[in-house]
Amino acid sequence: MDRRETYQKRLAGVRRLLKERGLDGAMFTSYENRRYYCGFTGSNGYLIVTEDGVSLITDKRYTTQAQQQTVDVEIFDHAANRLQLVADTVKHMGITRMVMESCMTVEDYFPLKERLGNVDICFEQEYFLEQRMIKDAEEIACTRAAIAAAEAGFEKLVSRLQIGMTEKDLADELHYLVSREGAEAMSFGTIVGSGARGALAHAFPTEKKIENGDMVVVDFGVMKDGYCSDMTRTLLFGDVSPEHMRIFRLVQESQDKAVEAVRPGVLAKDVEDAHRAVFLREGLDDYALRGLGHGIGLQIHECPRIVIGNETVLRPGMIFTVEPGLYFPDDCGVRTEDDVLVTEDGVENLSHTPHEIHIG
Ligand SMILES: [Mn+2]
Repeated sequence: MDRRETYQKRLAGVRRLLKERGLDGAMFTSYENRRYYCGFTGSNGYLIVTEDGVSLITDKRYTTQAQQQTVDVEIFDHAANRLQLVADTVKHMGITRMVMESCMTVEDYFPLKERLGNVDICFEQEYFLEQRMIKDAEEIACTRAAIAAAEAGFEKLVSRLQIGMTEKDLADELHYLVSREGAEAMSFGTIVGSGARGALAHAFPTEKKIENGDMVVVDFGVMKDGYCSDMTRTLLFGDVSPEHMRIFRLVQESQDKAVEAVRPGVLAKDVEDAHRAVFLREGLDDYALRGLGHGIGLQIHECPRIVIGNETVLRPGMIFTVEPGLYFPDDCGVRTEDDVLVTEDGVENLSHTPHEIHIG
């Protein structure tokens, strides 16, 4: 599929919404939706879509880039009169009833509304998130590439680890290695929690030294062509106690059960329940979090949310994390996380890094 076709297909989703709701225009102000619907990656822009046209208003820093990145998009650059130009373009495109993203800032909304005069405005976000929830072939390829860069860097990291290095040493080394493997950026602030700090589900790397017997939660992701990967491994340093190894293996069993439950037609909550059953059986559910995973894509947290009670039906093309964990305050934490793709007849685990990794 060429780029024109990719974006035409995505824009068809917006145009379906316009038709369904009797609207004649849509405006996108978030980075992710601008990028999704036209390919533009600049930090500033107003993307306006009608039945037969697409306009992008940005500033001079980005006009050349926007021309290179988009197909069949009319590009305008604004000087100081940003919102006036946006309003004029909306009117010029013949829009009378327009949908905006509900993440639109209040700072933009009120002055813009004033300049739009009698254009009717409504808000939407869920529809666009639901469209982005089903990944097309290009998005799946980008996600695979992000995972590949992350895993290649991580594999090199493992061979360089030793007892006595700090959490921050580990994180710094990881960042360098994934960058050498082609990562554009990290998809979020890397989490490294060693020993008792592993119980902090979102521990940031500190100068604490990793000790013999520590389990170390490493949770990170990288971006490739804008798409995020997300993985967690709990590394086993030296002589981990039998009790901690028991926790480690339960978390792995929980993940295996959850991945086995994934297939089209199943509800998100059923996958959540499958992982939680293991913790309930062991009387350890109080030490787990209240969700199992989340969609990944242009954002690190997207739909579907794999949380208790979510009745979203799994469909081919969804990509989400499966990341069970157990957290014992002042003692230890374990989490393991893979990214999975819902296929036509089941599931493909996109992550290939071994789950049990011993260091030293
Ligand atoms: Mn995650």
